[in-house]
Amino acid sequence: MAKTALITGVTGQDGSYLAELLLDKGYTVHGLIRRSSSFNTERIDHIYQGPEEPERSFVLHHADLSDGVALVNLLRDIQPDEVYNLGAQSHVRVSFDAPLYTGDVTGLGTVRLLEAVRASGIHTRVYQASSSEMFGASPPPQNEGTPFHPRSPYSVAKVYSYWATVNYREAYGMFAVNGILFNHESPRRGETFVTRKITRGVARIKAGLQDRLHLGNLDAVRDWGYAPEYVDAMWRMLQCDSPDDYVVATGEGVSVRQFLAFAFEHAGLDWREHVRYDPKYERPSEVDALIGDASKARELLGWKPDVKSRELARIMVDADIRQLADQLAGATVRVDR
Ligand code: NDP
Ligand code: GDR
Repeated sequence: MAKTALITGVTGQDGSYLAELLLDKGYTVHGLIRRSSSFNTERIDHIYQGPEEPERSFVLHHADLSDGVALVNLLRDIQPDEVYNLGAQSHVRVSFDAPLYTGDVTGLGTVRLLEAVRASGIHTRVYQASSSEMFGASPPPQNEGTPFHPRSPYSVAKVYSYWATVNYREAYGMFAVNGILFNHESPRRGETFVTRKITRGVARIKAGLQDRLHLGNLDAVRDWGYAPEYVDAMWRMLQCDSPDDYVVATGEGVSVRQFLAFAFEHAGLDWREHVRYDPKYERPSEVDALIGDASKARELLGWKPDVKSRELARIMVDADIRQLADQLAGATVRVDR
């Protein structure tokens, strides 16, 4: 029988790819979206199905991770086989400006969801979007046994959610797993995360729309993978016989400076001529190096990434150049009329 899934954070980068993956597998997918005064469904508009569709397999619901009662009602109504908790205030730098809000949504929001599963009395499998940021100051390579040393309000909240997920598994026998995902990017990545900021900047510089790109710490090392491959690992974790926690990563560490070089070179540009330092993008406490060891996921989930950072930079630069060209063509049409 076809399965049903609920995705929180369905409007985000990962939520949109996961929705596509599950729909391809024949799932009925319910997505939680929050009310916004402007459109916030850009990443999923292409899969939206209106009420006129005879059999809708993709359904959106207004709710919020800060509203526990809405979560109980939603779970009771949908009775999903699988719940993917991807919703979060996910920006590390922003979490220093909004630590309480981040704690409420990214930390307590997970417990509200886990409690809602219990309160609604349903039997479901739960995926929690844990993060490599939890390792923070612990040196690489990091795996499932590496101690957490979070360095931001965001990662402190994620550590809380991680242990809450483990605790609901141990205390109530819930099938609840943590995917400890290292950075993963795509053309759908939010524009203020560093990779997308760079590739979008490259496209605009190439088109003559801007000359400078302002960035913070270029020495930070990250293990950047490709988001569509990472949502497949999430799904695999919920298909296992028993619940467990897994690191998902490429195993390759690259500095922000190296990623800059990959992206600018691909467009025939020299990053040194365009990039300027701005201290406002520094964090009060930085995470210097995250490089994951995903041996467990490879062995037990049969998961293996194909795209590494150089290829990722190419994919993202090409997509941003295309997107900008489309926008400019649209703008020209509007001006002509
Ligand atoms: P995004 O920032 O792209 O998406 C976050 C999603 O959460 C959006 O749909 C957003 O809605 C939603 N959201 C924010 N606040 C609330 C709230 N109060 N109630 C309900 N939903 C809310 O993140 P990604 O897709 O990149 O990441 C998905 C998850 O994985 C996040 O939890 C993130 O912290 C975690 N993660 C991400 C990694 C990465 O490299 N991408 C690595 C490791 C973990 P809206 O669109 O309205 O803002
Ligand atoms: P991160 O991603 O903090 O790793 O969290 P981000 O792209 O924001 O930063 C990566 C590194 O780049 C440095 N940096 C800059 N970062 C941003 N955003 N903007 C800049 O101008 C800039 N200049 C340098 C940062 O200091 C940092 O070292 C992401 C998020 O998706 C989290 O939700 C997720 O949990 C982790 O990845 C794994």
